[in-house]
Amino acid sequence: MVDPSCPLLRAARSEPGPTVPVWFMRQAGRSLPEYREVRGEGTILKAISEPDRATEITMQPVRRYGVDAAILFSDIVTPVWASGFGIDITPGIGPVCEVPFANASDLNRLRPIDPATDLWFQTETVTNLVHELGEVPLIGFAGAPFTLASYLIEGRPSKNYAKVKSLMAGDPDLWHKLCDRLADMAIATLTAQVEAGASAVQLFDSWAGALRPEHYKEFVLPHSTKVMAALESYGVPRIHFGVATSELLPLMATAGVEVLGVDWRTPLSSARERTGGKVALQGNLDPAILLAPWEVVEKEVRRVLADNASHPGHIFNLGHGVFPEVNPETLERVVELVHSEGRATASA
Ligand code: 1CP
Repeated sequence: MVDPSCPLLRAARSEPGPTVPVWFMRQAGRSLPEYREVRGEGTILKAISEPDRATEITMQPVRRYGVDAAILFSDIVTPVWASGFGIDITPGIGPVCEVPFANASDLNRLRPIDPATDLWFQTETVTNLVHELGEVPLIGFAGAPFTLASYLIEGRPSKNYAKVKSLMAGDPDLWHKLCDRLADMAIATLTAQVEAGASAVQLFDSWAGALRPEHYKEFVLPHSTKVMAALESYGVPRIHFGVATSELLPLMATAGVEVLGVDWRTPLSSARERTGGKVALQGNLDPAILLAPWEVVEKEVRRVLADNASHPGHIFNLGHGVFPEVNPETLERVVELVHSEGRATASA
């Protein structure tokens, strides 16, 4: 078992630690040449469902960067795919549904999942990883009901979420039934990961920032809260993340979370004010900055750390995922810088 006093778990509990922990969303994958070597042919879901390959891909950034956590190599649509709904991940696009979710009869296509049979490959991957990672914690994850529903209803990545919002506001009864099923899938997925040894979980509600707070509160928060509540008794830190959520942060902080992920639009100091200092924060370097010359990256990393003002509850991360074009050396240097600066402020 991972030491509960490791930097990531301490920061997640908002306790002071020896340094500031750091990991990167999408740290595995296309920015790494060693990933391209083992990725194999076929869709990403195929790689995800092969435990040896998924284990190796998850380990790669841990070895290369010395990050303070691994994140399971999977996708938020994996459980929906495993349920047989008819979704795939199309290269260059993302999740695409053969027949999108449109009415009550589509609920029948979303059968509950049984992790032991439907997600056996995920459990095997987590078990392998916990063994290989030793003292490095593994973060498990799932998609939150709103973000998953957005792919099911739009049928693919969306810019304006028109169909999602119109179904949500136009047929609240169907919306809540759909989200209830998706919440149950997230619960089944996350509890299986934690029972297999994941040390923390992240619930991705990447696109919830498309909503105004009143809609978020009525249509989304109850479902995310249900997911978080089901995990409470496990005692693992619960991280919740979305993009462009400045106005939603106070509500998201009430979902039953220890850590809130913040994108680059909201300064950490402001996020802390908005959440009353009740949760730890994760973030929030703008991922685009990683493509700028090192002097710029260095300045921005220092700025994020300074904005956190030595508060113990800080997990350094990007405001969203690593772009494929990023030079892995830049990420290596970011990890070194965060650790050395974090040590300096921790002992100051
Ligand atoms: O073939 C490929 O390489 C396809 C690219 C790819 C990868 C590497 C996709 C398609 N998914 C993944 C893996 C993945 N997905 C991980 C890997 C673990 C790690 O970070 O190392 C994770 C955490 C996810 C989670 C995920 N999938 C999210 C939440 C995080 C986020 O970025 O906000 C979302 C929204 C998805 C959907 C998805 N899957 C893939 C794409 C291109 C997308 C986004 C499409 C869109 O713009 O809506």
